[in-house]
Amino acid sequence: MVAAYIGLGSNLDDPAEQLSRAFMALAQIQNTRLVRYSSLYQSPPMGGMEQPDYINAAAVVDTALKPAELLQQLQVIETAQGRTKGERWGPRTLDLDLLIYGSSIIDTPDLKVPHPGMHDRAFVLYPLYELSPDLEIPGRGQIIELLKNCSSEGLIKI
Ligand code: ROI
Repeated sequence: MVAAYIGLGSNLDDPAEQLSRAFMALAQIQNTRLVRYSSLYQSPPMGGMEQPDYINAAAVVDTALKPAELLQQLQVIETAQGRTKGERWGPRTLDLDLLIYGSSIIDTPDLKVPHPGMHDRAFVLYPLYELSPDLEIPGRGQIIELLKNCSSEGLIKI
């Protein structure tokens, strides 16, 4: 089994409800156990597009699935919760990102792990820190070190 960390985000259609449904769906993935999930965090939208605030969280699972298989399961959950392909930086009902997969570094066209933007995003790092304060982000270092350079301004734990 491999510990995999998943980032969750939503800013449409009752975001807190989207995330609680997503936690339940993560618990149903085959050959995978939901270990823990974080509090919900409200965060201002990153990326410049005018859109509602996001609700973000993180979860850790133990999985026997390969990274591509786990990613596919995450996409099934996104689709089941009404995700449609919108603009790249636009609002979404549910975004599930495979942030970390054990100590693996993966760089394929379909999947990059650790997630390329995660190391400087407060809405990713703070929920992860809540789950695992000692977390090592492969290729990037200790989460506590990354947090020192990452302002929590605008992030509200709810
Ligand atoms: N901004 C925040 N705060 N949280 C997100 O989950 C999020 N996801 C995105 C973009 C549009 C980049 N901005 C975000 O995809």
